[in-house]
Amino acid sequence: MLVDTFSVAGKADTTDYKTSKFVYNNTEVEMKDGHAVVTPTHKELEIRISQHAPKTGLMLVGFGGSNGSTLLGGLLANQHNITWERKDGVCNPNFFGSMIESSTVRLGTTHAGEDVYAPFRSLVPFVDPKNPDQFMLGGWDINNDNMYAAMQKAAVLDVTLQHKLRPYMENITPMPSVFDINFVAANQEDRANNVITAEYAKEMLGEEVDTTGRRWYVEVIKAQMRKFKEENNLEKIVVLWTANTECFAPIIEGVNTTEAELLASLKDAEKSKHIAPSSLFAIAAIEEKVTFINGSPQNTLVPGVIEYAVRNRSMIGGDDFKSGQTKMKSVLTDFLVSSGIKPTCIASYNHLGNNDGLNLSSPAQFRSKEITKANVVDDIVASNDILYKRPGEIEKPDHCIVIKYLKYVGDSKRAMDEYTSEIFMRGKNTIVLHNTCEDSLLAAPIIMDMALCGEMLGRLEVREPNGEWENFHPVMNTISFFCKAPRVPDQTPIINALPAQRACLENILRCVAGLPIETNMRLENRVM
Ligand code: NAI
Ligand code: DG6
Repeated sequence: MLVDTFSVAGKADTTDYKTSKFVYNNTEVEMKDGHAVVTPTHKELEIRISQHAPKTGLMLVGFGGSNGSTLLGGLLANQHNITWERKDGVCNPNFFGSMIESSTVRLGTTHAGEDVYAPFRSLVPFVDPKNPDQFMLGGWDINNDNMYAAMQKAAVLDVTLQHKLRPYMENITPMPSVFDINFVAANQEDRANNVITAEYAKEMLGEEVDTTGRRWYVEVIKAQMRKFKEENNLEKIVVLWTANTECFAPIIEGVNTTEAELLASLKDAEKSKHIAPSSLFAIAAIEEKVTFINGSPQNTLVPGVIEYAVRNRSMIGGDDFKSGQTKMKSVLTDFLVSSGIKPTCIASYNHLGNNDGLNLSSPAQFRSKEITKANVVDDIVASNDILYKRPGEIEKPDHCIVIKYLKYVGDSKRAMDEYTSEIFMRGKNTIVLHNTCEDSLLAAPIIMDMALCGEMLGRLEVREPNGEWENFHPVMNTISFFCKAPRVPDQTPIINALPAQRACLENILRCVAGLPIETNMRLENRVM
């Protein structure tokens, strides 16, 4: 049974905050001569979130791409309840694929033995994307197509829906952006007709600019963000990179390994060439105290950027949306390894024909994607030395990632995976998957969720009883569920398994709501 809302007996929240006390049960492990001594720990904590969900603008870098235009079209269709016809009938808009909008959490069981569920979004006051007065989109693109033309080119949403969306989208044009062909594939150069120039900078900043280095770009981006916020009466903005995948930026001592190096490099004609456009957006967001999320695989968040964000207590997150093949991998590998089955060979092929695929047909950009797609099994494998430990060596499954550009299939990506595992008594088990799906229809709701979560995490605070309220760490590993290669604070383990990532987010929010964490013990159903 599903209920829309719920209250927790005996718990009263103020109009300002939703607050709960909970006991955080954990364990500390000490290794003594190869033996683990485990000490259970219990900490009383309070957690709270402000009740006010601010009017939020999500600013996408790469707004005019397949993901950006698909999200805008889908969002507007939901906000204005636009229906459209297809040969299989009349379609209503939905947010399927959004964990926040379309998944549920279990509240408990009635006396009659029926499980009761509530929408995930009812756990805490999230910004409501269905409400145009609470959530809107904007952003940058190096291409000057209006958003209707961009949606047409992306060829993802049904044409009948595109026609209905036209009046809402053809007057929206992305803002000019920073472009550096050295970071993306050569085949992207033709798109770049909407870039920030010295003349545009003068217009935005109200004075002549010194175009040495790349600091001036950061200043222009900051001015664009402030203008967007002001013009749309927004209380908060979130910036998210969904532009082309860049190659990895070199990490060079003296250039970008610390905050001080990075800030100095920005003003240096030569050194600043190593600072990617995506990092410039991250720096601008940090300086404006705006949450920044990297949805692509490249190392936007170089060490200097991370240090800058942490010191400024400005939220950052990423990397690379976990949408299809990799999401499945982080479920399937977890299931195999946690069942005591040993994956030994994983071959992942895919082909697609959209602009993302075209950009990834270039080796340096493909390499960024290969890294985020490949790392996803590492921690799952490392969790089980019974399967993988061989004397003197660390064993890993053979694992290959192949991406090919085949124009004909457009956004409808084909992903083929073969998982071979060792089972009982050296038997072999091979699982083959073939998935066909519009890539951007998977990514768009994830982008929205990342923004809604990123905004919400900025309002979340914890404290020990009567202590000072503290925010969550600026490096938002709580949004790992949505990322192929989750960014985590220094010295923190990376969790890739999808069920663990979801449980983490759900349980934190259950604590805020005053619900017990979901242990799945259900002793009431198991003990006489
Ligand atoms: P797309 O190629 O359709 O869109 C990218 C847009 O970025 C283009 O409109 C391009 O003009 C623009 N752009 C390039 N450089 C820019 C810059 N410096 N500033 C502003 N705009 C710039 O690609 P799509 O399919 O929308 O994907 C976007 C990103 O999301 C890619 O990096 C892709 O790898 C990543 N991604 C996509 C997933 C999916 O399922 N669709 C999943 C995971 C990641
Ligand atoms: C081809 O792999 C293009 C990529 O941008 C992916 O479509 C995207 O990263 C989604 O990847 P996955 O592995 O989550 O399906």
